[in-house]
Amino acid sequence: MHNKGPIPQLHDGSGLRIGIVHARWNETIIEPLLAGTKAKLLESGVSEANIVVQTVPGSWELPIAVQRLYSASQVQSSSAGSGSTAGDLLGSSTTDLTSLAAGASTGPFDALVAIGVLIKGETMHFEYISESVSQGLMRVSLDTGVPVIFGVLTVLNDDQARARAGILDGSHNHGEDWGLAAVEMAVKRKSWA
Ligand code: DLZ
Repeated sequence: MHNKGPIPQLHDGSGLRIGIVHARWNETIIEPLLAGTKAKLLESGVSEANIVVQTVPGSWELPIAVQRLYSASQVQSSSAGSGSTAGDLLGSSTTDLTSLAAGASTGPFDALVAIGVLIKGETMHFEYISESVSQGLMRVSLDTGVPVIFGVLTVLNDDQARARAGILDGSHNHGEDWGLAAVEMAVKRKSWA
């Protein structure tokens, strides 16, 4: 039974382009959250080629990465065929950060998911990062008009994190909710445009 989160709505994600940025801190929790997010995107019909995953060191870096990834995808779609790439814009020396896999759509991202796990320590670090990242992600979402799904756990200890990543027996993987939220918001945003 699903008695806490929203009753899931299934929307058709085929044709949507979704960007995911995840932090690398607390990797054992991040991994299942990322897997849960991707699983629900795929189940909703988003093609593997239309899911772009990037990483940043920690949650603090999520807002700037999400913002740049989205801008790059806009430039990429408006300059398609001109020879310039989003990778040029971002100064990537290795790969185009929004690189188009075979069969991928070319438009800007329809939604982005920011995934991080902040676990409270002994100092005020947690409070500052949690507050700034939340505000930063909301700002990117409102400034760009693109849904940015808040996939950041702000928890007091490892057990709370595990319980939200579906690792503990009987626990729910919140990443699944984030995948569904990304598709729902991407689809609804198109109809609200
Ligand atoms: C420094 C730090 C600490 C103490 N804890 C976390 C955490 O629990 N989760 C997380 O995602 N990142 C953490 N970081 C790293 C910061 O987010 C950031 O990457 C660094 O301060 C460099 O800007």
